[in-house]
Amino acid sequence: MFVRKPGDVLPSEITPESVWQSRREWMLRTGAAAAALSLPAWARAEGDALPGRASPFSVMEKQTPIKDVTTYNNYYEFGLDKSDPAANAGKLQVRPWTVKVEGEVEKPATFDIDTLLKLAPMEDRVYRLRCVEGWSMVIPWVGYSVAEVLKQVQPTSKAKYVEFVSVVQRENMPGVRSAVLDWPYVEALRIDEAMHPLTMLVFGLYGKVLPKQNGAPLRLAVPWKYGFKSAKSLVAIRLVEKQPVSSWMKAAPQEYGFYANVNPDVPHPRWSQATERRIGEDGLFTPKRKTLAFNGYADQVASLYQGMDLKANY
Ligand SMILES: Nc1nc2c(c(=O)[nH]1)N[C@H]1C(S)=C(S)[C@@H](COP(=O)(O)O)O[C@H]1N2
Ligand SMILES: [Mo]
Repeated sequence: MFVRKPGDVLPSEITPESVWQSRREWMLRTGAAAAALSLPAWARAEGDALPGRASPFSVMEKQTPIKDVTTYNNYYEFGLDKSDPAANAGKLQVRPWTVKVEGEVEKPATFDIDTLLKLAPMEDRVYRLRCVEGWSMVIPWVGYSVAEVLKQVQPTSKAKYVEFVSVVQRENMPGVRSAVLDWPYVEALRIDEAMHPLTMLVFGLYGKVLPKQNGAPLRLAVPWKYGFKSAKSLVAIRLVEKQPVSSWMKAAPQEYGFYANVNPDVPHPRWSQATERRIGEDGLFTPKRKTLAFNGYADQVASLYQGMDLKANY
């Protein structure tokens, strides 16, 4: 006899995607969402559980210890040292929080963070992150594709690029007093890059709500590009016709291009990009890793750049 154990799921109980989708739309419309959708109401504060379903996009490499992921950071609004964000980001106010999605779209919208947390099913995606400085990590993010949000606002035919804008909270961010960058921190992608399923809106890491130093309450993760493309603590997403000038292009155009695809063959003007140090595994004699084209995601994204000279478009 077939005995059901707790946790056994019958094929008939698996909700087909289409049914799930229409149910979700109905719930978003009627506001019945909070109680019924899978998102736990308590997934709000830093450290709260934020589970995601497994993703085929995950890499099977050893993950960087959470201690390193949360204490070795770049978040210049909180200071220039790697330890500054963990020390200073506690002051960041993450509620209330809204994200404006505007510009070349049929349906501009301002999403509350708690709406975004329910917009699509959360996924666990283990991505490589390669910083332009020459180090890398492997991080289990929690979130979903940016495309989920872009679909909602219906980009017009003029929407060629997507700009991502980070928050500025002057009184809470000691780093914005310095002029290293022109605040707010702005990054941008071509629309097809932004719509690529790998391009992720991140709400958590290691199965928990995102720590502030990692860009709470939501940030970008674009795994085939240098880490600086993955803007933190987003407050606006703007669809535009002309190629935006990102904060890093403005600061040093000869060093940081618009594309910023990880490319071992194109050195930074001041250092090679051929190898990288994997954070958490470094010892005195640990050999550096060879950096991979598109950070190892060439199979998925190289076709986006067919016919382009990637030495000129760095
Ligand atoms: N707003 C903002 N976003 C940012 C940065 C920043 O200084 N400010 N640094 C970028 C850089 S250079 C990197 S490598 C990654 C680091 O993300 P992590 O600290 O979560 O590893 O965030 C990116 N996003
Ligand atoms: Mo970086």
